[in-house]
Amino acid sequence: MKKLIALGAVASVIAGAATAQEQTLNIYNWSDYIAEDTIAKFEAETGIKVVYDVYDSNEVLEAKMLTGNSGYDIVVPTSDFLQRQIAAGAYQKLDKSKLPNLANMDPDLMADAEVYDPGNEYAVIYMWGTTGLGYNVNAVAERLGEDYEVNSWELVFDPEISAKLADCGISMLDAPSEMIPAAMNYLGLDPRSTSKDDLEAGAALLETVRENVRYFHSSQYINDLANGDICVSVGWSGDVFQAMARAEEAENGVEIGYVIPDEGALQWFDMMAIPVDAPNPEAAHKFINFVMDAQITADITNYVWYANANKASMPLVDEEITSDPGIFPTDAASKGLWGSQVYDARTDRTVTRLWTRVKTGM
Ligand code: SPD
Repeated sequence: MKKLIALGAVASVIAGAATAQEQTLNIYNWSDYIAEDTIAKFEAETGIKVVYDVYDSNEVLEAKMLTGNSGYDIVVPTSDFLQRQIAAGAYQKLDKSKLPNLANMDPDLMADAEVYDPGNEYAVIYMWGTTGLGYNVNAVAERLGEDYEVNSWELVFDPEISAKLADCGISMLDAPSEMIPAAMNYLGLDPRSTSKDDLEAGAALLETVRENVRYFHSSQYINDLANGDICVSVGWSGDVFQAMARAEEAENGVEIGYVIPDEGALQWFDMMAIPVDAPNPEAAHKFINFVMDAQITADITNYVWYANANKASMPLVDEEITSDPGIFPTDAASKGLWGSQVYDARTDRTVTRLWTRVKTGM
């Protein structure tokens, strides 16, 4: 009998080791959004194997979250989408006892995120940024004059100005809940308005400049800006800075700038959350806590050029990044930023319909 118990114990130790070895963590994150070595470091530290997939659209992620059974353990929705998905029951509450590195987070920014996730019960800020203008300094100066200062959304929304840039290539994000409000804001309307008339007006402005836009896409512009294949992008802050870095590395003479226009811009938070049906929530908590380590977050920011909300990481972030107002906006610029608006189902349908019209003319 004793022998049997001993054998049983050995078997369960072996089984336990096998389980630890075979543990997998499935992550679904934005493209171009993690340092080169983050996953390898996590795997080495925990022995958990990571399967890492990417997307470039909140709508694509949302479709998976609302259908369920995505198989993912961690996803990174933007704040407004997160709120709607929490309401739909797509996420599980975080077990904060497993997240000691929460102490590293900036309480002010986490309080800002509470607008979307009261009590920060479901999610932790991964990175944050703004949606502004990326541009090729020389190509724009050639077409609009050396003295032209890029500081306004007129670059893309004024039909006469954007027509002068059409030949070198304008791209816009394929993100209706960002592009239509940006156009509304340019018209002097509240970008957070959900009035049908206001949304129609924003879409109508986009239609008037549609012929000057080469494409709508939310990740291709990084390489295209870096290679000089397009000259203006409505883009996400860190992505434009990545384009800058790629151009510099290629030494191809392309100089890129990023600006938060004077009329203001969207500020958003991308949030790490655990789907309600995640296969491995234990490993998901380990990963979230790992990312909140000051050095790990600093490494990510230093690689992807996005601001983070980890106060303890700040001394470890390159000064070139912390001092850049395109990444960490000045107090004055911060006053002009607006937060993402959460659309109810009806507004969402309106926005989707308008966006199809903007993109296809139908
Ligand atoms: N390449 C990473 C892009 C991250 C963009 N987050 C989306 C913000 C949406 N408002």
